[in-house]
Amino acid sequence: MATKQDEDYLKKAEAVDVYPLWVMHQQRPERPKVEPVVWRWEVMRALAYEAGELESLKGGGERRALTMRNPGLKPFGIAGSTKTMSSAIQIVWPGEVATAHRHTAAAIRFVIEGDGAFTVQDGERFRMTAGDFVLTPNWVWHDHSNPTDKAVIWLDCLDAPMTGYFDAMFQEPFPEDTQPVTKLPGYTNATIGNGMMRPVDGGDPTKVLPLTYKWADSYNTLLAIEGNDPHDGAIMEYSNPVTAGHAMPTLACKLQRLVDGDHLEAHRHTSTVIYHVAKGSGFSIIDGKRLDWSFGDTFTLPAWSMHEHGNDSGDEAVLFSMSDLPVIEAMGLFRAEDGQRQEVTGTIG
Ligand code: GTQ
Ligand code: FE2
Repeated sequence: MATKQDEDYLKKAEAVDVYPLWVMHQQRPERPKVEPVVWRWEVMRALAYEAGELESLKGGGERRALTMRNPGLKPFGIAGSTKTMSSAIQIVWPGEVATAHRHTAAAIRFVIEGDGAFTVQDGERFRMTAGDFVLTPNWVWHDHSNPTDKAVIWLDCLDAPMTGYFDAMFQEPFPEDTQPVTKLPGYTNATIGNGMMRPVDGGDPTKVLPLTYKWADSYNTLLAIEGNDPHDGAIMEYSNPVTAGHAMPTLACKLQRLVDGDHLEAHRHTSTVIYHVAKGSGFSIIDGKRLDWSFGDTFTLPAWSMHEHGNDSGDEAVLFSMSDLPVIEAMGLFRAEDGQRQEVTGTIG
């Protein structure tokens, strides 16, 4: 029971911006909560194409990117798809240039549609073909161009909410619309032996390279392995060949294959994941709610949500995913727990 003395004390403390922990523990203010949510490809693609025709962006160099905002965070003014990551669908219209800039937020791209557009990253041109996975590390100059006659669309994922949380968001434009191409095609991947050889001095593990991982290589790797994980089917991680660690210091990216008839085991973990359907269709049950997903859909898995994946589509399915696992690990926060098959009590999307 709060006495007059308690109340006076609280007022006195609050007046000097101090809050007693024993009082804070009693009050449970409403907090932003990441929701499991899906952004449907059909909807996102239509919005992207419509954006492609908007005059207001013609020649502007601004990104035609559609950021997916988590409805659980929106009321709190938080822009991310999750608390730690921000994903978007970006379209580069035929003939268009998304002008050069660099920023401290790191980005990855997963190409959904189109072939023959390219991104220039610190002076090297990388062709973007559907299924390719492309890194834009922190502070690398990048511009995107599409000389083809069809739109190219990809999924962006940035660690921007984390960068912003640390007030470490810096960004600058390149003095020209595009940066000069100064490197031969394949240069960056070749400098680390395409991951098959490594520099004898070990390379510089702090320098994150703007590597590209081609779809054919990644997908064939998945076809070569059997289901190797009870929760994830056949799953491989895109690695940084210099450190053998995660692809990016802040983001772990994976590709997994579920075959028809899979209903994998349930678990939960402290890392937050954004999934994107690269091929086929299937389902996930997240905290008792079933989400049926198919090609091009993007969905969130909140931290510590019980989840299980399955595929009853009659064909194989491939999921691309990105998570904040490297940061969770760096903070010593990773934990995981196995669960039982869940009873379905609702749906997502
Ligand atoms: O392609 O440079 O979705 O700077 C958000 C910020 C994409 C990009 C986004 C960006 C970009
Ligand atoms: Fe950018």
